[in-house]
Amino acid sequence: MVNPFLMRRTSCCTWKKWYEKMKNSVILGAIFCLVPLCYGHAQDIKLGQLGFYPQAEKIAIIPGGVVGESFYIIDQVAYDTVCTGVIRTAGYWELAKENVGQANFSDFMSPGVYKITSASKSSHPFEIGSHIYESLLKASIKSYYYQRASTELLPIHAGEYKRDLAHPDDRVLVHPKAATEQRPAGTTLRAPRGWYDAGDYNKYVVNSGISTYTLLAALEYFGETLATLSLAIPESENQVPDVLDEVKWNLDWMLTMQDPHDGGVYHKLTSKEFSGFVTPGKAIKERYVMPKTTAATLNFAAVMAQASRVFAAYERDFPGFSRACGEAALKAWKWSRINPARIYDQPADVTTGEYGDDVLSDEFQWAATELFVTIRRDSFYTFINIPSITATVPSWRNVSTLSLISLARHHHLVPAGERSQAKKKLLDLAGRLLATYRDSPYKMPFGGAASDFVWGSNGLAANQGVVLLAAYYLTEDKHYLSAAMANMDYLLGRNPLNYCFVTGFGKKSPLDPHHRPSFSDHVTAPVPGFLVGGPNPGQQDKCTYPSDLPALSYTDDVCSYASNEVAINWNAPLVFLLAGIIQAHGSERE
Ligand code: G3I
Ligand code: 9MR
Repeated sequence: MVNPFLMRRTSCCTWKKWYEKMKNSVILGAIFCLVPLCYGHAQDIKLGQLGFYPQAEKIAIIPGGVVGESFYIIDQVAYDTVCTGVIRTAGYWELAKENVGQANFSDFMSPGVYKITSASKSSHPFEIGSHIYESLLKASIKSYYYQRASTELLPIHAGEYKRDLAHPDDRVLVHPKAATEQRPAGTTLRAPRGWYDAGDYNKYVVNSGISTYTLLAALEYFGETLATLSLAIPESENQVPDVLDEVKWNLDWMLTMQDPHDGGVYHKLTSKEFSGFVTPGKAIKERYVMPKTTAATLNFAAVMAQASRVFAAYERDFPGFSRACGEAALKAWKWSRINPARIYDQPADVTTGEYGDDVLSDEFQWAATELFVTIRRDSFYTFINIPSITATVPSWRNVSTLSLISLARHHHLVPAGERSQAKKKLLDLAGRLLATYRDSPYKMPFGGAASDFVWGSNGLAANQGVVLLAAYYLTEDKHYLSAAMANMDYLLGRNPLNYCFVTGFGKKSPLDPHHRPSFSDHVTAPVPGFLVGGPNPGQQDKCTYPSDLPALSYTDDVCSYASNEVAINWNAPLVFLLAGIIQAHGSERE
């Protein structure tokens, strides 16, 4: 156990000798400590609002800060200045039109609660500690429980967010455009369970694909951290990791979306139009399955292949499930090979989310990868064709890098001669993110280009973190870890808006997300643990925004589905990022 007093004396930013002499003088001490506080009420110094691990890089961003300017770390219990430092790097961020200075106090490692101040500015209070992300990790996974369709949420699991059973989805209609000889229009199907996609109540296979994959990949990578988490969900008493029980809720639904007659997978299960802003129980429009598509079928094949290998270890708990997933994956793959370009064509009477994608080479490679890793058949490996993979930050539309992430985790399966190619593809992408991190005024990989500010930009920042963590776990090079953690800080408050973008966490977080359950439940606080979409200059919702600048195009208004909605594919990389960071700091906690 480290003595915090010893650490305080030996590890710090610059200690001024005269301050060292005077620090026992109550009057001078008070003046020294309180002057920055008196002028610093604005809390406009930005940092990850959940704080820092003792050994981690610690950056706060001081708006208007210039090189040479001093900053102070103030202990919030003793009201004592425990460390002073100077800004050594400053820069201009065009996407926020902001001059900022970086306060780097990485060498200050004493656990405690502090504020950082400069001449006229101050931060929120923050912690330095070894358990800063545990409750956030749990909440970010629990968010999926709150998205469950076809079940009641009981007070013992959901507290004030309890609700009645809704969307049983036991009589879903086959839409005329999805009709086949065996299942003519109007046929009713059972397709219960699954997670609501986002702020709406529909269930989309494509977006379920990357979301479910990322959660299972988090378990494959960070089982040590995730397998023992208790989430207070209905299955918490069984012998299976809660995160896996949660994922199974969605897999059970996905399996129902496969047409047993041919193996193809319906693109989505949806009402024809979005429901109003009502509770799940009041959103009672008829629900339909939409035409089978290659994108949905390949997403399904990839996730079922992955699920088959993960659930193989739980045969006793779920007899036959692993095998059923594997068989479903193979059937879906076969269908996709016969129907390689069934692109989603939204029927004229349907207006809900499209998740349309007409480039399917990446989905083919990803599905082949998951099938190869699980079944280990050479023909799947040949199909992947590693040299042809274009590595990009993963998104629901672009899944090529999911192949690399799975191959990195299972690199012993890749033929030795080609292992380095797969590794290089991943590290080249991670290297580009690292370069942006080093040069950026906010010292982060995210926001290197305006194109980062898409619909769901926060999900993109989290997915950059996923890539960097995969690179870290492949190489053990800590630079990748620091860069991933910088994006974590961005999402938790080190951003021009000073927002912690996860509901219910941090000092300033979204209160009015575009999330029907949060809006309609009569509880003031939104359902916790959700990452909102984030700044998006597209502003497609036409709400009122404070600015048109890419990094400032965010409004905490329920109206704003283009910047303030929640979604399962944005929370999943948050879970991955948190679990990976916590696991990386495991030894620090012991
Ligand atoms: O691909 C183009 C790119 O070439 C172009 O440079 C860029 C410029 O803006 O746009 C890119 O397309 C964007 C597309 O996402 C792919 O990223 C579109 O502009 C953008 O409007 C589109 O946004 C999607 C949105 O639905 C509207 O379709 C989001 O990614 C997607 O997350 C979101 O998903 C919705 C579901 O439909 C319904 N449920 C809620 C969910 C979350 O908001
Ligand atoms: O609520 C919908 C949200 O989940 C979607 O992401 C978004 C874009 O498809 O659409 C939202 O619904 C809006 C619809 O598109 C236009 N009329 C207003 C709806 C929200 O109140």
